[in-house]
Amino acid sequence: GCFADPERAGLDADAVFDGMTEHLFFTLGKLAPTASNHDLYMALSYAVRDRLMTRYLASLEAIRARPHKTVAYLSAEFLIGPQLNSNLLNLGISKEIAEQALRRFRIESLDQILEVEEEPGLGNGGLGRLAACYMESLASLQVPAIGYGIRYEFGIFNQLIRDGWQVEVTDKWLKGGWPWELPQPEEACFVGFGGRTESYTDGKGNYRSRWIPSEHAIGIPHDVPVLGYRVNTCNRLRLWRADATESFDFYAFNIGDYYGAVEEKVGSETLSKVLYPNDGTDEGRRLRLKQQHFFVSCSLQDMLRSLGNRGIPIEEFPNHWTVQLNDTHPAIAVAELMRLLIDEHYLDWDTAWDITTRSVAYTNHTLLPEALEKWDLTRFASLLPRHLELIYEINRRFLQQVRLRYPGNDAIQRKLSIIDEDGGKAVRMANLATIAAHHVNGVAALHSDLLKRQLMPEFAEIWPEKFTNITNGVTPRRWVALANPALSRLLDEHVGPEWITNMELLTKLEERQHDTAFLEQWGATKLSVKRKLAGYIHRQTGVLVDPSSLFDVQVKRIHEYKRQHLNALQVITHYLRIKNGQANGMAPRTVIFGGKAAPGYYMAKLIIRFINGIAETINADPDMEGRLRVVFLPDYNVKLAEQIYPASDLSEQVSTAGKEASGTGNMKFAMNGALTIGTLDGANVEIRERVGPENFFLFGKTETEIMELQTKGYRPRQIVETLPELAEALRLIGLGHFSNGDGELFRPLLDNLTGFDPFFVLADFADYLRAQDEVNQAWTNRKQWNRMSLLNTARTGFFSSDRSIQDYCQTIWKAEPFPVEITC
Ligand code: 26M
Repeated sequence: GCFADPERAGLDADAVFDGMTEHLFFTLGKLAPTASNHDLYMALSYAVRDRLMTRYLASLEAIRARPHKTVAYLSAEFLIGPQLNSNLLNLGISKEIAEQALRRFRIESLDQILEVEEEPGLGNGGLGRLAACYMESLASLQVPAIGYGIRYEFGIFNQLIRDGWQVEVTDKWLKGGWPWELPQPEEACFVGFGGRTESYTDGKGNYRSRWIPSEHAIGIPHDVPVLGYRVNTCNRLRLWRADATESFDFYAFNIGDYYGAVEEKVGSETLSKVLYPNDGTDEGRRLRLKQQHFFVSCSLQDMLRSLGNRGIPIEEFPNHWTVQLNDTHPAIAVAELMRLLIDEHYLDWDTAWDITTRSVAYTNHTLLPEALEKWDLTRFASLLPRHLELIYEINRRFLQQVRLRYPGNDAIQRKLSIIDEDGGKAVRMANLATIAAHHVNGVAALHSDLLKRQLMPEFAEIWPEKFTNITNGVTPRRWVALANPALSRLLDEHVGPEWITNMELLTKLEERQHDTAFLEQWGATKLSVKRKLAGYIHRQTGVLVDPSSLFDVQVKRIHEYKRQHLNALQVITHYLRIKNGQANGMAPRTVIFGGKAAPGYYMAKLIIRFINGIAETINADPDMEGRLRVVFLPDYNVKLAEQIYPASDLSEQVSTAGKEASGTGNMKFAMNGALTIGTLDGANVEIRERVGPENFFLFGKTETEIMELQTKGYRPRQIVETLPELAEALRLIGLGHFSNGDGELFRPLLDNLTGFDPFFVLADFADYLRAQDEVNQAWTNRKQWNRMSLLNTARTGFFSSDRSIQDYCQTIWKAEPFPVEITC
């Protein structure tokens, strides 16, 4: 059926203009002549949102009328980025049409309006951005899906750089109003915390358990429509905001505990206040567990309710929902689904367990021990007493199976148990997720292999068929079409516009690999994008960079395992070679860094200070003029990333082998024609296989070699003795050459590197320099470089998130496309 006046949903410039005019006046209460850019951004956004509604409602209605299996993607983070341009693209409103409408408000370029959009920073890094790419691909592939997460009032902090140090500023992304969400207070859910459990006998004489929580919160869904590319499918991202519970307020008010009531209100509102900014370290905070249970409980209740609304029996749950856990952050879902089924829907254990294990699957995103979530048992018991009982029972039944299989093997039981009994007792969320999930997947071939063989060999022996790999991917709509319009035009011309939904078609570019004129055009296109970034760098940092220099880029969260300090040491060597007159044939370079450090991660923050110290010394040295520039771009986020990937020549993917689960930035760089200098880690391995080893700058020890070095005893100081350039770099740092003479500032970093060097920076240093020399050689033959660049774009279609989602649909979810028809 038809859901609205189709007149109100036209995609031409007149219709968009009319929509904007109406919203400016009626929704925003503004007059056109005095409208600010922000007002016009809001008006255009509302006009675009209107045009999503027919598709959105038709998508919801299609599922209601003809139930299909729906993917429920549970994630504590969705780093969705700016919405306006993405929705324009997917709707098919071109830049020209948007600008035609905007000109009538005396705005010349769409970019001016896109600039004012605040991005929702509802994620830390790779994991949250992956969830956003997957939501976009699900919709584009017309797969019914819902993303469930948290509507943090404050997302990832904004980063300022002051005196070279990172300073964190609250991210008030909602302050100007955010037009992309639809609050649904009537679909609120009630969530309990704390209290106790009790047993009782029901009317039929059965012993049952129930939970009497001491606290409650209400989750209010805020829905963000996620439109697929040029399709009618418009899925829903449902983010829960925590509100205080009114019933409890009244109760407390009546007994006169007015302040108690207010305190509880404050407590439950704090729940969705702020995103934890730790990427890859678990601090085991109580409020974090509360956030997890809050959004998971709301989401599962929502799924069960939707079955109820459609009159579908609860036993059918696994045929209607496939629940994907994005890391262990939502793993409490295993216990919560069991609780809802047993305590609230009165199913028996076996039926409930069967439903749970047929519905839930788990994606692991890291092997780093410090990132594996563990909850202190006492804390867990006080917050979720009923869940702990259920977890004990899940564990008891599981360990019974283990005992039958490995009689007398206590060690294996201790390893597999959900409860960690060594030291302070704790609940291990990865074990809970793995026991319940029908599939456990890693996010790149190497990572999935290490997951199976190193982190969980015992689980893999019990359930070999449970473990699988789904290599990550990124959406070509945002990361090529939107971010790189210049390249997209070239691809449209030479491949045809179908590449955008079928990235494998890009192999057609290979036909052009010896076409000199085309390779020149390829290089010129890259140069034009680099000019724009150079302008941004100048405005942001005051540093003038030469767009024709090699743009050597490392952007990602700052972490020791990602080894930004290895890159920084390379920069110092480059600097010293110029200083010492040994830089003949070294092409001009601009080394660009960006990324946030977790606020409590001292070494990461010192690495930022280190990079800024190096930048200051180098950029102020007249000898470096025209030869070497170093910039740290503050506040790396999705919006900035869209400027950076298309303008990069060299992608730095230099993590210690075995540590980076996949990486996804590596894919965005390669698709946009940057060459990679990288280790055999994460998806780098697969990128190299696909682009060809001759089009990838490989260096460093393999994961196996790192392990061997570890076991036979690693002495970083011995390495320094054999490498004069490294020794000289470290000596200068120790003299305060990059810290205004303060020799102590970077002492902890130096001590770390020459003492333990836990991430083998010095072990890989010499080979890294060797590979950087190769980069320099290759760059010097520009036609050859452009050819390699073209082949990177041509051969990285595999890393489209469309392919990842098709893999998930086939191997894990058993979900299918369900095209949505609009009949008006
Ligand atoms: C944990 C506790 C408290 C607060 C936050 C966390 C936490 C948040 C994010 C822990 C880990 C988090 O993310 C890990 C992550 O981003 N992993 C990355 O996932 C990407 C997508 O699969 C991969 O490409 C990266 O290699 C991997 O590091």
